[in-house]
Amino acid sequence: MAKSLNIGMIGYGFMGRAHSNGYRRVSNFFDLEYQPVLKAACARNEDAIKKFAATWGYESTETDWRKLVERKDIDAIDVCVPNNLHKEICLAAAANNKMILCEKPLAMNVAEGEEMCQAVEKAGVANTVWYNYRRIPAVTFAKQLIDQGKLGRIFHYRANFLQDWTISAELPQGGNGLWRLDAAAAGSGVTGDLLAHCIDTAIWLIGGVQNVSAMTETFIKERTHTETGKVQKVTIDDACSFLCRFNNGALGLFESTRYARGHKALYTLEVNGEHASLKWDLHDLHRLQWFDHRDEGNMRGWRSIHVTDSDHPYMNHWWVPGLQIGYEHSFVHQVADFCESLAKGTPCGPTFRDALETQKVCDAVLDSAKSGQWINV
Ligand code: SOE
Repeated sequence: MAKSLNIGMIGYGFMGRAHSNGYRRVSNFFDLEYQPVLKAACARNEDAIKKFAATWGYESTETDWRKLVERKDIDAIDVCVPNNLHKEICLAAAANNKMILCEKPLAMNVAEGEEMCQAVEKAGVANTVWYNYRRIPAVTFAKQLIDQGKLGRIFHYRANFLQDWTISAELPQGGNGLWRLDAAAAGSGVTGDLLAHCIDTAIWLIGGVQNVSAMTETFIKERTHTETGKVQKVTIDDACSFLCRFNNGALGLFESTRYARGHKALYTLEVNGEHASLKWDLHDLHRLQWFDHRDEGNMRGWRSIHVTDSDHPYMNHWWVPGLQIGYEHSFVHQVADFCESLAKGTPCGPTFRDALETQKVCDAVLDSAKSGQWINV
């Protein structure tokens, strides 16, 4: 018999929608012992949260997250609010014995993240962080190929996350969506928002990072703040590039910016190994590019694998071979994996502890950019 997993959602922005969609659809496609129930949605703005709850089918609403985390009928708290609120909410949720699904990045910095790890570990509650790109079938497939040793020794890891939505100097900082430009709410700019995704995938695919050398730039130095109406200094990083050395000896090269005109969400990664290389591109997310030096000489070349067969990760839950799925399904997969882990009593990665590793790299990147020095992670 199916068991309910009662969700209490905090926030109603882009991620509130993406996660809610995951909860709503998962039981139609995955045969789960624990099935999410959209129990309550919470935000300070009563009209907005009522509208959100009605759209997505939440049974009730709250305007105070403290009440939500104390509710006896809630099993798991989903944290979809700006980064500066993650810690306080997660500590309270853990103290109330709630499971937690927290939006990325885990925290504003490593010190906060460490406290959050300790809180969930002390409470013994299931926890995960929404680094969703791991669960795009082509990326999960890349992980399988690397784990099977098909690339051999790994020499290089290269990743980009390029956007162009903040180029206008007229764009304010702060408030709905635009809190990502306000360091007080976000902690950092592209490092925590975009590179964190690239770092999470990299660590998952090839292992931890030893040291980093980074540079950042803030191209627009002042913006009007939505909440104060005043022109205020911008202190987030608009762009960040870094070099790193992985624990396995591989070299890494990462770039992220919100100033690459023409690129909306171009997340690309490439791994070069002794025998083979692979490439992936978010704009063509169902394909994995593969080059294998062991192929017969005159037939050697890049293969474009359409990752839609039923023996590809997650794909046996969807349509028939050849028919692709998209961005939103990575969230459905994370919910499915969380529920399956719950049934098995195993952790669902990235746990808070796993995400702390990404946070450590982000902090080292920002320290390095500030000091101009190589920083050990
Ligand atoms: C905005 O930069 C954003 O929505 C990020 O916050 C997400 O994490 C990323 O997946 C897409 O871009």
